[in-house]
Amino acid sequence: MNIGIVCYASVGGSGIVATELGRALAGRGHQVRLVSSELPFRFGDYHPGLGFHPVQAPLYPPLREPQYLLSLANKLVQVSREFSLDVIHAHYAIPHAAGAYLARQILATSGDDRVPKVITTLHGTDVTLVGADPSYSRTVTFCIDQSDGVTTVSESLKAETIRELSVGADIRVIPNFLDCDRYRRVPDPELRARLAGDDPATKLVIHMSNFRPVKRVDAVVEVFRQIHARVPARLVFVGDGPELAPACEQARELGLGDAVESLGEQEQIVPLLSAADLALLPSATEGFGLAALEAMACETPVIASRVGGLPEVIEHDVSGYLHPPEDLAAMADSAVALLTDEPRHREVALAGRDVALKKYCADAIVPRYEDYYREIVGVR
Ligand code: GMT
Repeated sequence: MNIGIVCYASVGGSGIVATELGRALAGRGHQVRLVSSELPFRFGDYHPGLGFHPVQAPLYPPLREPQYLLSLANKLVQVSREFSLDVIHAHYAIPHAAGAYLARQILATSGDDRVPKVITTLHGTDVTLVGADPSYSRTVTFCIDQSDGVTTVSESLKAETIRELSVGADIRVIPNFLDCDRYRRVPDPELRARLAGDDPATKLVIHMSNFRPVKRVDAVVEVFRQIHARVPARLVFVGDGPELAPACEQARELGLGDAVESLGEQEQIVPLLSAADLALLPSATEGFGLAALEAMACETPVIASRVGGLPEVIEHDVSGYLHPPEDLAAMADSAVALLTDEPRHREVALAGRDVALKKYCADAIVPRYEDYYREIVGVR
């Protein structure tokens, strides 16, 4: 099949999933064209069957801002014609579902004999925060409804899409996935010593995100403060975004400056997750919580908010811990209980790995996207 995948290139779950899907589909013999504003994070080396096509949005007076949506639709028309696309798969509705919809309309009304089907995958904030904003909600709902196929990354996001946006389209749930061979615990004692120090009693806590308000990084610092008061511990931040500097400032004000290290965006996250004893994800909402799954695959137990798709990934008190987002004391208590009980820590770590292996490996999920493409293309 010839598949065009549209996604955001910057660090973020939807771009990671879309790029990994593109690589996996190309590996399974499909012709895949990735369309994005720049080379996606994690695109990696040359992959037979996988090509990248940048969207350029030049700025000329009197334009006040780059017209990304128009250029995207334009690029999708070109790529569809050149590679005879069967499917345009838009990841993150805003504005990718609109770009795909426009491209399909242009091709259909131009009399092209091949008009690709449009599939939109909703990831989270494209429904919960941005999509539900009254400034966007009507166009977002329209474009989702106009897609030939719609998927969400969790049951919870499917319910929220119907509730928040009154989407009428039939929605298929296809959860996120990872390459379970690559995502596994690979201990690196040197890295561990560099991050946690020489004292083996010091525990290493990690928070990995795009540092947006929805991640509640202030809550990460507060939970860490409570952990640090009871257990020798250090915290590493992986990623960057508007909340990073305030969080580092908060840590300094709490006298935790020396215990908190910010690593910025990192491409190789497996060694970092493997070095950690615990991951914190006290988000306000998560469509799925890919960061939690990545940690679990690396045998790093996760303490998270009981919100969105996270309860579908983490079973409380079995493969991690879930608490109401505002109950930071409960998160800290679970963290301390786990960090001071080695056998229990091992049990939860292995249960997390087991969840990844049983439910979320690429080998199990990618064929579900292939089947869905066939189903949608077949009903032409
Ligand atoms: O987490 C983010 O803010 C990034 C965002 C994105 O679109 O890149 O992530 C969303 O998609 C991920 C991949 O499906 C999900 O795992 C995240 O839960 C979801 N984030 C939110 O809903 C906040």
